[in-house]
Amino acid sequence: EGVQPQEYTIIKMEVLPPFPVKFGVLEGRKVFLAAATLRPETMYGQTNAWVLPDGKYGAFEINETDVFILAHRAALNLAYQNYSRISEKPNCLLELTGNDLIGLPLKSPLSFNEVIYALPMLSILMDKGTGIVTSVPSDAPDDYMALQDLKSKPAFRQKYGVKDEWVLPFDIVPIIRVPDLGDKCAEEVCLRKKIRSQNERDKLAEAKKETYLKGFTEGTMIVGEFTGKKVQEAKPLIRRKLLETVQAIIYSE
Ligand code: A2H
Repeated sequence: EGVQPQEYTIIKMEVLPPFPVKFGVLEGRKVFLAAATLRPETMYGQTNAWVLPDGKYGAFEINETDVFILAHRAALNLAYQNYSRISEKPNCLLELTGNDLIGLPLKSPLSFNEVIYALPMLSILMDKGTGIVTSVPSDAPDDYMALQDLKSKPAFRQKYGVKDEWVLPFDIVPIIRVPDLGDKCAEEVCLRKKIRSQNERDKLAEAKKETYLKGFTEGTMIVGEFTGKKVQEAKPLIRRKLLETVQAIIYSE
């Protein structure tokens, strides 16, 4: 990481009741998986959330109404950015691991899929963002390959207790058209580079660079309120809407 602070948009993915037994102390609260993204304009195409199975998370009181589930380090940063019920101090109501989160049903801003699920991803870094990632397989090579792994490997689903219905019904949602790459550009780049699984980290880093650059500089929105606008123009408009409607907040690290 560079010396420049990174400014993320945290997307509030609401956990739908009924809560699991372990979530007892959160009963009656508004609980969100807090996902950090650099691409808020892609939220139309969400198919799931990603968590690290062995990752340590907590449920933190952000204000009078909201509880965020995220990594402890992110909760501390947020507390210093005025997002904690107790000033400058994270208030953890419940300790959790990624395994506790797998299978939670979620309602996420702008998503065409009305209910999506938290699923395991092995390349999540707990010291970046919030440790929770929202998955947009149309435009993010990491998301595309991780979803592909879960779809094509029943043993992988079984290992993490992932039910078929949390994964198999979710197809790529085309949201952005990129010249030469089409409207599922992450899939296209992964196919061209013959990437076979989420473990091919070097190839995926290249794919990510290419997709991100082309998607951002040459892409056009093909869905939503800003259909026909370039991604570069639509991004700040969509971000502002999410912030104004309090479906998202700004987070820096
Ligand atoms: B992005 P940078 Cl559609 N571990 O959001 C691993 N990856 C993480 C993470 C973590 N703890 N926290 C955030 N990320 C992902 C959307 C997206 C993203 C699209 C296309 C590209 C893209 C949907 N996933 O990122 O290292 C999140 O995925 C490629 C730049 O801080 C976040 O934005 O530059 C991005 O990585 C932040 O990566």
